[in-house]
Amino acid sequence: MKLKKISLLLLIFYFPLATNAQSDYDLWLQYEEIQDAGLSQSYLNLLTGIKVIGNSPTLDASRHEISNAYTSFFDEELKNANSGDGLLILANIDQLPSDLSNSVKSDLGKINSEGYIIRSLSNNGNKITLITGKTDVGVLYGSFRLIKEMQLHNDISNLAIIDSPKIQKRVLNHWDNLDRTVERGYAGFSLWDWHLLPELIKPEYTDYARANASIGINGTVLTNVNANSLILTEQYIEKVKALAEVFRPYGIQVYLTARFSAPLESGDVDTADPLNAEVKQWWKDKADEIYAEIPDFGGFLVKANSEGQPGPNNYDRTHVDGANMLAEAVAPHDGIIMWRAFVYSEHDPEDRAKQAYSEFVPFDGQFKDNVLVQVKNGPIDFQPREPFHPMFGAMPNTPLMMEFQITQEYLGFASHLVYLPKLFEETLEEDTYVNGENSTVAKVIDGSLSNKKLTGIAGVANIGTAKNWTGHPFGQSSWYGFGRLAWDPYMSSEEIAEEWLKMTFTNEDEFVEPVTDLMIKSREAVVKYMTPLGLHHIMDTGHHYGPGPWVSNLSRPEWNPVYYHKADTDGIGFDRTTSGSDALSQYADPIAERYNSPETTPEKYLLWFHHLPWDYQMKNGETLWHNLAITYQEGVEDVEEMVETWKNMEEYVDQERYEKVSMFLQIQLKEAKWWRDACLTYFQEFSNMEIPETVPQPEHDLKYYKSLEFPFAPGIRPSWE
Ligand code: BDP
Repeated sequence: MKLKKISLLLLIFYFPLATNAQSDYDLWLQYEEIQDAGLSQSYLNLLTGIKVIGNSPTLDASRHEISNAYTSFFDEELKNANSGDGLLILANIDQLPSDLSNSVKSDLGKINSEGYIIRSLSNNGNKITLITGKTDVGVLYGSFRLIKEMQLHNDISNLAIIDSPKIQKRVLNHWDNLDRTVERGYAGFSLWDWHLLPELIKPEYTDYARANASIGINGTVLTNVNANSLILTEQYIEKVKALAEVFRPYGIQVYLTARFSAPLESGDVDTADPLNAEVKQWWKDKADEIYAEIPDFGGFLVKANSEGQPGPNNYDRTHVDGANMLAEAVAPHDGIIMWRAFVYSEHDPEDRAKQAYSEFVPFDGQFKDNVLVQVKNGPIDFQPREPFHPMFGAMPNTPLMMEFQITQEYLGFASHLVYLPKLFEETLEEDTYVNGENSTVAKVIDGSLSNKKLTGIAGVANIGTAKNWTGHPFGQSSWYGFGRLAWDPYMSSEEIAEEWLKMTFTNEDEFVEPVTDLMIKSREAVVKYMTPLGLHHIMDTGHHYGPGPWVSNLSRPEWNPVYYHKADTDGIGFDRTTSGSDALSQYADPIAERYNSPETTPEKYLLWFHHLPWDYQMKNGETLWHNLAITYQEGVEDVEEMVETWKNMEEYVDQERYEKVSMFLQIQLKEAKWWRDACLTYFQEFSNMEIPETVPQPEHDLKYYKSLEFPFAPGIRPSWE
């Protein structure tokens, strides 16, 4: 009896999983068996054997990936072959026999060192497929591309694909601490098991590298920007080296964060003054030591004189002094310095949105060639919506590196479904007007606007030890989409969503179309239920979880939400026009002029730039208060729609992911309502106006919302206010 029961349970629980190969861990590299027999046969006819010319760990990885995908797609092995119809050749261009290299000669000028060419060719009467590039990494990227063509069920009989990344340094920033906590991380602990490195090499390290290589990410900063200098000691360099060795075949360089006071903390020198000869020598020696172990080490990311981190200002030196000193140390090894522009001071009464620009723009053109100044997408701090950072339009002689946040610190953590590439795309498409019209942020970043030799883009990772890497199954799409936009910042976020869905779940239109739509709308939804009409930085303190527009008691004025919304009985919003902080003057004229008046400011940025009366008349003829309230409500309704859409998707998704997403959506809905109710209850104290009829009355009073506390919300570091 007992046995019978168990086998029945096994039947119920085992079979659904066994018949569905989808697994969260495999990300977008699911390689599901191709069910369509005709399609499968056409692929099999076109790919009958593989020949890899040349020898390297990167080529091995390419072969391995293609072979694995092949076995999963067709339940057949891809055999080694030398010739014949359907041969797939993988080779660096230098290794190709001349007849083959000649056939792609004219395409070679169109790719850069990481690009690839995939061509269907006729060779000695046989139809073959060639994947080549100028480097083995190019071949690896091409291999992932061929696999993807099959994941998307595209025709591969007549391939002529030529592709190259448009940005050089495509980097993830891990805010991972050495104790394995992750600052602003919501997907478990750090992947890097420092204590057991270098001996224990986890399979996750290779899978992390595969996933990144498949989207063209070529660098990873392993440690938190709030840096610990221990990482620069011999004991840790050995561990970093072990990770670098796993990542190298996949074209991924490792970088570390450099704590500016490291020379001082090491006890070797009694200062960290960047102009001190001993300090300079200390960093040169440190760089030599690291490069002796890790010859392709990428360089350092530095957060200096920001939120309490040490930096050159401690010694009355400038950011240029600091960055250039480090740049000199790594230059002999082709290393780079990514110097962050995320600076603002509690001693500066100036509008926080203006401070980074004021501090950095005067240095335009003074940084060494191997320095990238890393700038967050907006002038405050990774909010659900910000206008682009004015520095992107103001430093034509300095390579600026974009910093996006993939982890959802200000967007509901890992429990809210928010497809971030939509946000990234909005920033990349904005026009800075730095060289006249059509000087988009994307063109600043990829260097095409002013012919930059060094270009870069960074994303603060949302990855951890969670079984599915990102906590929310859809968090994977923001990692994926970041990589795709880093490769090509002109891609549409919609196209990216579609390909991610097909690779991660299924190719069925009945699934892909509605869920793409859901993903695209999810970004605007979070803006509406958290910070509509240009509001920003009104989250709760420290952990940044939930609403906290009332917070006004923090030691630093610009950490308080009241600093940003400035609600009073007269109205709401931050006046950044000529009559206010004049932050607008940091933008080029068409913007500065246009946004100076509320009538010509896009409503999405209205309260970012203007303080307006509650009864200010909006474009739809209603008052500002009315629109604020209905927009909050719209945000909630958007989430309700997401819930409904997802309900219809059950048949296309494995049970585990289906249910997980359903449950997360319920959390999102509950929290969207919480944001709406808490914010409206608070702002109503100033507006003294009725909540419109179409918006439900808040369930609780303001006292209740203010009383909520979350001492154990994830992602916070204990010492962080
Ligand atoms: C803020 C985060 C903080 C980071 C900081 C940064 O709250 O944890 O250290 O950004 O980017 O948004 O340095």
